[in-house]
Amino acid sequence: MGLTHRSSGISLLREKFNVKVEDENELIIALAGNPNVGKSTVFNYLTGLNQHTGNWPGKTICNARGSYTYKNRKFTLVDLPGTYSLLASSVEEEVARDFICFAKPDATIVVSDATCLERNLNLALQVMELTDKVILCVNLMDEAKRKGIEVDIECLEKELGIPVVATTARTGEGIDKLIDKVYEISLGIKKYNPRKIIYSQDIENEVKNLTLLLDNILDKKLDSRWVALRILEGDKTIINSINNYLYKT
Ligand SMILES: Nc1nc2c(ncn2[C@@H]2O[C@H](COP(=O)(O)OP(=O)(O)O)[C@@H](O)[C@H]2O)c(=O)[nH]1
Ligand SMILES: [Mg+2]
Repeated sequence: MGLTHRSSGISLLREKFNVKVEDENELIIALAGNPNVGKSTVFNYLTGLNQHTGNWPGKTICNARGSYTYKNRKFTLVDLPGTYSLLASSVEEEVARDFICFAKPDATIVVSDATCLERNLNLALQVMELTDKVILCVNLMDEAKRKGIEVDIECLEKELGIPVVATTARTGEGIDKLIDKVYEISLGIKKYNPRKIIYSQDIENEVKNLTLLLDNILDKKLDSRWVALRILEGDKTIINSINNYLYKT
């Protein structure tokens, strides 16, 4: 997959996404999730008072960043806008998608609601199409338990091909495990191969043709297959974002 924020230029992150990286070893972690799943609760639990809020450059959407240290490494968490999808049908979705695509975080945590996982997994699958460095945080486990819902974490891990951690962010349960998984995946100690969706033969044929063309244009800076799928879908915002982030540096 593509380059990390270090090799593609830290200045890109700083200027375009307003994330100040103080040293090259700092790891950037994105927090994605549907609205109301406890994303901010996870963010606050991990970063405490080490937070800054502002706006995404050029947008009137709040951008919260915060940091924590684990095993002598500094991690900067970027709280993305709550979205149901990354298909860029709203400014929030475009911001979240562009951050994952172009700022290339070292890992992305998808926070989800254990009481309605099916709806939440849509976003997780979309993030998995973009990056191999994804962790699924199944939050609100206390609520699930209260409602008699059982979540088979091991089975989810196997089916999705990514680490899955159960949490109750309100009390902090499971957060230790989450930061350990973030550490492992962001430093490349463990590598995963997220399950990718295979589409119908017609679509796959077109994707193949487009991918061949895109490989030259994108020069491995972005996953060609993912861009091909967006183009087939008629998503014009991705072309603007490619021009903006990959060519106007
Ligand atoms: N019971 C329970 N409530 C939680 C948990 N995590 C977050 N909440 C609550 O869920 C609501 C939404 O949380 P918030 O962090 O603002 O969600 P966000 O929209 O994803 O940022 C708040 O009232 C939180 O206190 C959890 O694990 N268990
Ligand atoms: Mg929030």
